[in-house]
Amino acid sequence: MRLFFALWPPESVAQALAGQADALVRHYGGKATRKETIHLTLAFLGEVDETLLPATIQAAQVVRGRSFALTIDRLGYWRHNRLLWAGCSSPAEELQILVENLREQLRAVSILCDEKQRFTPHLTLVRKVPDRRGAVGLAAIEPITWLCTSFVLVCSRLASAGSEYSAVAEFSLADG
Ligand code: 2AM
Repeated sequence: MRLFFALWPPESVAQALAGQADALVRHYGGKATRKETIHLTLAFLGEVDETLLPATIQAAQVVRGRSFALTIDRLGYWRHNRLLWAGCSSPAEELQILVENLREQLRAVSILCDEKQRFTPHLTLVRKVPDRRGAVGLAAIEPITWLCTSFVLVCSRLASAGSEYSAVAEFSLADG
């Protein structure tokens, strides 16, 4: 099974970001992320044998994260994978601590996640942006703040309409 840990936005935030994604597609082209699949990945595990699911869940249960407010206030474009994304100009320290803590707990039970790139908090809004246009003149966005009180372990399946995600387990973050 293909697994990753993520922060999942509440409906109102997903709605605002989906509107943003549609506006970006009108301007730059590409394929908007569907509202119900917009998320912020904390750790991408990739293909994991089903027998390791209990250990994966237990590792996340040990994580002692604190809740925090996440303010999404910037757009970015990555040319190498042609993604337009929304992110944070000054991410809460608790987010970085959560990611480090989670990855450490996974490592402790030999569950590896993709750590090739430095963690850059982002929510992918548009994929397959036509190359020439993506990098030009990204407008600022109206800041959206969301109180993150939990994170989720998600199973991803490739379907004809794109990836389909289902939450396998949810983990609470303590009051900040
Ligand atoms: P992306 O939005 O930047 O593509 C499910 O695929 C989630 O895991 C996506 O949010 C994706 O980020 C993220 N992810 C991180 N590393 C990945 C990898 N090596 N392969 C596929 N997805 C990855």
